[in-house]
Amino acid sequence: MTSLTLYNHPMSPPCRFVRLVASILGLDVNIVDVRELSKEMQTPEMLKKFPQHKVPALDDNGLYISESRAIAMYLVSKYGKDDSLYPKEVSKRVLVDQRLFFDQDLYSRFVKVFLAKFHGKQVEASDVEKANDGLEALNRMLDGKKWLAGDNVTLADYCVANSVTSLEFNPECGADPNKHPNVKQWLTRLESSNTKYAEHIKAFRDGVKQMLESKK
Ligand SMILES: N[C@@H](CCC(=O)N[C@@H](CS)C(=O)NCC(=O)O)C(=O)O
Repeated sequence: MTSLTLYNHPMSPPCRFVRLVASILGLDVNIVDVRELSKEMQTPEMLKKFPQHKVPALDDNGLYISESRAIAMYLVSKYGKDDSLYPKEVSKRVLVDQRLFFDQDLYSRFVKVFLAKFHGKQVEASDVEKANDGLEALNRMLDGKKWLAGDNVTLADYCVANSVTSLEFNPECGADPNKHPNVKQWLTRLESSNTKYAEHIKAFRDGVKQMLESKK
């Protein structure tokens, strides 16, 4: 029996990132879908374990971890067969860390523009500008590079790609990753680098398609 329980919401991008990493690592995870976040994550028992009341939230045999990036770093460090996704060597690891911290800011810019779709609202022009500024920074980071941090795919690539593809929730939002050539090529490269990632992104796109159809 697995020791890992992941509190998850099927549509949540940070949860999607953690599910992807767990699947790439081949981990057996008990996934508990939390549909009513404000109720189920805010019971006294859950708040004691996860004070932020957010998903993803991981329980590994009584070790409680919130924050998708921290969960991913933990899973690779504890259960990875090697350290290629999250290098042990400090001078390599810091490059991954830098991109993961960058992603925290990037995702917060993107969430404003794609959440508008869920709330049936118009996106603010200043928010679109900030999302595009983030995409431009990412495009510069990828200049002449195959991957975001070092010579192979790392957590940084999966984490940032997860944020970028989340923009697909709102295709007309005015922030289009495909308009940034390095970003576009890198996303395609990532898809062909790993069949699990390719399956994951296909399932995500099928879900988005269904969601967008239901909103018409
Ligand atoms: N920085 C967090 C963000 C997590 C997050 O915002 N989760 C949302 C769902 S996508 C949530 O649980 N919201 C419910 C709440 O804030 O009470 C991470 O990367 O894990």
